[in-house]
Order: sequence, then C-alpha cells, then structure tokens
Amino acid sequence: MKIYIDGKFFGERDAKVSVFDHGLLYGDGIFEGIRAYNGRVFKLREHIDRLFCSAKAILLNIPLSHATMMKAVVDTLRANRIRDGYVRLLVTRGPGTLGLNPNRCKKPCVIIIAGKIQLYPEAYYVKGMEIVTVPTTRNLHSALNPAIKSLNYLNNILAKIEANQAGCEEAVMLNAEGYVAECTGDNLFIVKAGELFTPPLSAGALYGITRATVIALAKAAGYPVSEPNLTRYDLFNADECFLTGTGAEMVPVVKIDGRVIGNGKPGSVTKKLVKSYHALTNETGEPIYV
Ligand code: PXG
Repeated sequence: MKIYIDGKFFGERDAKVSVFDHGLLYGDGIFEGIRAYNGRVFKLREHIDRLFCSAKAILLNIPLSHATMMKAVVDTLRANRIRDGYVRLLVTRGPGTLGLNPNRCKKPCVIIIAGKIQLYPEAYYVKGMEIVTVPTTRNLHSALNPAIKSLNYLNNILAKIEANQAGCEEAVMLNAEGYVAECTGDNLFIVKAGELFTPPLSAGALYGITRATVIALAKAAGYPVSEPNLTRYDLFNADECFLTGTGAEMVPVVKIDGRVIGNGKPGSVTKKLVKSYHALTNETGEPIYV
C-alpha cells in the first residue's frame, strides 16, 4: 500500500506522522471518506467541496488548491492500482507544541490512504439491520457543529459503543431536543405512504453526500421527499427505514428499539432506490485511469 503524505508516497511501515501533530493531540483536523467504483471516484468534487467547507469552519488553511486535492486523490488510487475501494483523506492542523494554541502549528498535514472498506455484514443488506437510539445526544451546533467532518468523532464513537452494548451495530442519535439527527456514520431516511422523510440538516446531521444523492434519485423516481423534524414515534410508525453513507451505501433497517418497522423486511421503495444508487455509482464519477 502506498500512502500519500504531503505530496509524497510512503510504504505502510514508513507512513508516519509526528506525535506533536494536533490531529493526534487534540483531534484538530478534518477528514473525508470517499469511494471508488468501477475505476471512477464517486462524487469526488462534492467530497472535496465539503472538505474545504470543514476547513473553513475550523480556520484551517488547506495547503493545496481544490483541483490539486482532487488530483491527489486520483493519483493515490492509481498508485495503488485500485478500481473499487475506499479513500480516507485527512488534513490535520499539523505538528505543533504541547499546548492548545493552533498558531504553533506551522503547516497542516495532508494524508490520503486508499484501501478497502466493508462497514456492515452482507446479510444486513439482504435482511435489513436492527438499530437503537442511544443516550449520547448529537453535538449541539453551538458546541461542535455536526456539519464539520472533524477528526474529533468521540461523540459518534460513544454512541456507537452504546449501540454495541445493546447488541446493535448502529445507533440512532437524537439531538438535545429529542429529535432524530442521524446515525454515527450515516444519515437516516424513513418511507411512509410512498413519501420519503429525512431529518433536516438543522437537526444536527452531516450534510451527507449519499443523502443528497438519494434525495435526487427519489425525486427523479417521482417520490415526494421532505425534511421535517422526526421523532422516535415517526420512526416506529414508518413503512420502511434505511441509512445512507459513503461507507454503508444504503442499508435497510427493519427494527428500531425493539419495534418492527413495516413488515420487518427491506421495503420495496428502499430496494428500488438501492438499485438506482448502484447504477449511479457504477456509471458516474471521476475516471482514475485515462
Ligand atoms: N453522518 C456522519 C456522522 C458521517 O460520518 C455520514 C453521515 C454520511 O455522509 P456521506 O457524505 O458519506 O454520505 C457520515 C459519513 C467509516 C466511514 O469509516 C464513515 C463515513 C463515511 C465513510 C466511512 O466509518 N461517514
């Protein structure tokens, strides 16, 4: 595996960062998770756009242009001869001193790792998965805005641990007001009477790229989509539920907090959208090998 660090490629054993990097010391940095399908990088521009937005929100100056960053991702996939895979792109505040002050960090560090990902077992995609709401609420906008894809994922990790302790692999996170926000690494949708609903971004969700893609696909297929505040009651009484994310893609949910959703099987609207999502991932994106 060849790992990109600040413009150079290193083997796995030599790919190292400083212990004084504020990404490690404080979780001070940002990241993206990107996927390649069939020799193309899916929604690359959108991911790099979001990376630059996260950077702006934390006053981090990415030392590359948007175009150079896109090229670096493609180059890393090419260097690893990957046609189908996963890219983890990180920008840390860079090495500094043992102290919070980010002014001591002179140069942000850009890392690109290209490999494989399988988030959930195959059976979940066929039979659907069971999820639970957890006690840890989503971060407040006024504290650490959930729209920032920061290297500080402790909020999500605590929720994930709570889900695991309840025997589930994913958690529904509510916001401080009790409305559904999202899951720890995916956005959430429900289907009710042929309409799609997903929490508004203001409820405390990441501006998911898969979410936006699925909304567009659903609208194109003639399904109304809206973004009202949702409560657990709305989830329990949905006909169908599914999660969306770059890693998870689209995964059907058949049980929430012990309540069976719909008929307990992945629903027909979900299945139809999964098909069109896969068609899109297979056919569109930035070519890696030209
Ligand atoms: N919410 C959160 C909190 C996320 O971290 C999503 C929603 C879905 O966003 P996208 O843009 O991917 O549709 C994410 C994305 C991993 C992994 O390694 C996590 C994500 C993406 C890829 C890999 O667990 N989270």
